[in-house]
Amino acid sequence: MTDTHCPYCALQCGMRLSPNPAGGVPEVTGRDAFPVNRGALCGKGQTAAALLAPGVRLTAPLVRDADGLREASWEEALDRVAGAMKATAAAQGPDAVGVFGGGGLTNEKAYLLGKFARVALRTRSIDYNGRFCMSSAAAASRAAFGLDRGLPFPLADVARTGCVILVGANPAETMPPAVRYLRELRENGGTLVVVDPRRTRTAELADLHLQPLPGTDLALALGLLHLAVAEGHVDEEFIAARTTGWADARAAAMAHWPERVEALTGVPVPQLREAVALFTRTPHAMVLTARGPEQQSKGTATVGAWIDLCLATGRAGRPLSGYGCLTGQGNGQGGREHGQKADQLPGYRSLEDPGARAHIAALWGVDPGALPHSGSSAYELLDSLGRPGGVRTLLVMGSNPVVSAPDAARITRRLTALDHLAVCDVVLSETALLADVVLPVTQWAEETGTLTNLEGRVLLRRAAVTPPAGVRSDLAVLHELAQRLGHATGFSSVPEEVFAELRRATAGAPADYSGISYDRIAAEDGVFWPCPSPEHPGTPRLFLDRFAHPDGRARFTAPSHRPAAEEPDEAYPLYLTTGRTVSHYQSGAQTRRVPELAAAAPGPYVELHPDLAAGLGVREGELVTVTSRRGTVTAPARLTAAIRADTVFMPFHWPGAGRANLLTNPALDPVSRMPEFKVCAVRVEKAVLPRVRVPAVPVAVGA
Ligand SMILES: Nc1nc2c(c(=O)[nH]1)N[C@H]1C(S)=C(S)[C@@H](COP(=O)(O)OP(=O)(O)OC[C@H]3O[C@@H](n4cnc5c(=O)[nH]c(N)nc54)[C@H](O)[C@@H]3O)O[C@H]1N2
Ligand SMILES: Nc1nc2c(c(=O)[nH]1)N[C@H]1C(S)=C(S)[C@@H](COP(=O)(O)OP(=O)(O)OC[C@H]3O[C@@H](n4cnc5c(=O)[nH]c(N)nc54)[C@H](O)[C@@H]3O)O[C@H]1N2
Ligand code: SF4
Ligand SMILES: [Mo]
Repeated sequence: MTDTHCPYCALQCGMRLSPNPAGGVPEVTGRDAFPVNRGALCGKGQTAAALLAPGVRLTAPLVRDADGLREASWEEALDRVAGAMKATAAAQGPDAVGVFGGGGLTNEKAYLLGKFARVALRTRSIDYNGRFCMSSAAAASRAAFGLDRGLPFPLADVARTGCVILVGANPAETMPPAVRYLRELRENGGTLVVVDPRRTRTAELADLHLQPLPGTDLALALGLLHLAVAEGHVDEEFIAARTTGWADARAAAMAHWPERVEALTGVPVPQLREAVALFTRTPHAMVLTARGPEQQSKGTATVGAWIDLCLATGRAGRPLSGYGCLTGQGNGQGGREHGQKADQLPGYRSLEDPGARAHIAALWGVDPGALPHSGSSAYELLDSLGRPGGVRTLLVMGSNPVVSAPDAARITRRLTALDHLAVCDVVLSETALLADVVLPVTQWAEETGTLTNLEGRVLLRRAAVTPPAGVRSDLAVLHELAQRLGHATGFSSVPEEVFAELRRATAGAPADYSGISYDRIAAEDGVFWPCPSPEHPGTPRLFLDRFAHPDGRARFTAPSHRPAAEEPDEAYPLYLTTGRTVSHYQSGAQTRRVPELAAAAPGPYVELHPDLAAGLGVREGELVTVTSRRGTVTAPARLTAAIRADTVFMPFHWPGAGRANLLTNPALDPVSRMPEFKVCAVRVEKAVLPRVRVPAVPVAVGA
């Protein structure tokens, strides 16, 4: 029996794995004592052990020859990858070798991957899928507070505040065990406001549901701030004592009067007033965002506007109040702190800060001048693949961009234009299918490592089963590749040794892990960073005395509304927004291989309002085509009055003809470089295909 954590999302629910009396994969149960999920698991967590079955996961390296992928020895596979890296670097320079990581990787892996890129490859070409996830919220939090940690308070605080505005988050499907805190909030007399263009299962729980046009959250936040000012809810004392920049923020809000905001967002003025009343009626309140407002080409400014609302009303930097972002991936938080981001060194240090470079270079035993500088962001990196001056050899670890990247047909073409693609994965993902070498690696319950959940709580995910023969860990892969690139030392494959080095690397940094140890995490059910010494209790709540800027003050950002990069027009008259459904995780590489989940959600679909469907002559279940300037997809229609009639929604979990990312717009936020997954313009038509049979279970490529 082993206590560990879920392989999937940022809630990192505590679970227990026990031997199965009937044999086969272990039994999974929720762990009551773990304070975040308190015993609850969603269907994905409950069925996660299916991924441990030998027929599901990869068990031998694969290399490509003229006939396609074939099994190979580890020696041959690793030699091929290292050989390609050396050849590309020699011919095109070190930046032509790239690395693409993932927010699901443990802290140890993220750390070693960043070190591998900077020390063994000496490349600036490294970034990761977290750029597609919460990078806008991270950028806005850093600008406003001087520090970014998903939630600056434990999740349980949500149940004890007075009002929560939940913006573009659907935890009823994306973090089901967290819904308990929203229910408790209401049982305790608090109120819930949900902002979502769809009336989701989460919106069903709310006291007030605002249903704006996709891409208009910035105007909405400014409209609420306008009303807070007009109705006398500004906390002048707090503003004077703890912030800077209010005059500009006030002016920005005053330019967004209620009628203008109603016209921009479609949210009626009385609802705007009601939201402000609920938010300001109690002394404590929170704004929480997820991907809805963040995955926009103005995501950073949008989150900044919601933070401005918190600051102006004194609902930040105080107990039971503040702004938080619900991070997404298992290690969405830690994955962005330890150096797989194009501009970062471990501990949330900046790659462009001379002091940070010196500290890390000394630890790594290299000259600070030898550390590369910042590279380009995830989409830009992927878009450079195979181009002159771009990346020619790529190592992917923990992502499946063929399904998850915006404008995915374009990115698939770029991946196939590489000289060499190596993919480390647990399963044969759609991206692995394109690879020259596939390295099969150990996964969650087969290995030990730390992850940092959405609260900034550093957790220990323990090995519970012995990995199958033929599989090695990501750390071992990096160790072996580093050796072949001439680094005999410095790349341990032992997680606890890597963590010990990570602790030293983060000492004195914003995300300071130096006081955290595996033993402490186990004894305390997680330790909140920053934790600068073994005696330090950790920091569940940030900013209560001061914000993290040198002057201790938070900064208003004062943004102004601007349209989405692509608004509907005559040719593409509807909005498309994309997101998730409860049964599948991300690109679906893992969950499409779990029979219960594949049966519950067998394939892609397009949600549309019955009025829109009637106008198009489309009935429930009939195939529709959705066309954007990037491509066309075909999927069955799902009629629901829960969505706006000018907007259609698609989940993005499937490859094939219904791959939502064939449509999405890779317009990037100028600060965070986040693509605009949540808004583009499309045309929807009834499919006029010659009698296509819809397979009952759409075939996942490589499934
Ligand atoms: N089941 C499941 N759970 C997951 C994941 C998964 O793939 N599947 N992935 C994990 C990860 S990595 C992440 S990042 C999180 C994401 O968690 P969420 O952010 O909760 O998930 P999404 O479905 O992407 O988006 C949330 C909501 O944003 C709404 N939305 C769309 N456009 C807009 C807009 O313009 N404004 C506003 N306000 N809302 C908008 C959508 O209708 C949707 O209901 O989930 C995590 N948990
Ligand atoms: N249209 C649209 N697209 C989106 C989004 C959206 O809302 N709309 N959301 C975006 C967001 S928020 C995210 S986070 C991305 C996620 O999209 P991806 O980056 O594609 O994430 P996953 O599907 O989780 O892919 C992880 C891959 O790594 C493998 N894997 C799992 N664990 C390990 C491990 O320990 N080591 C290794 N080497 N591999 C492992 C899995 O099997 C899987 O193939 O998608 C983005 N794409
Ligand atoms: S909510 Fe997230 S962490 Fe919890 S069981 Fe579901 S997928 Fe796993
Ligand atoms: Mo994410």
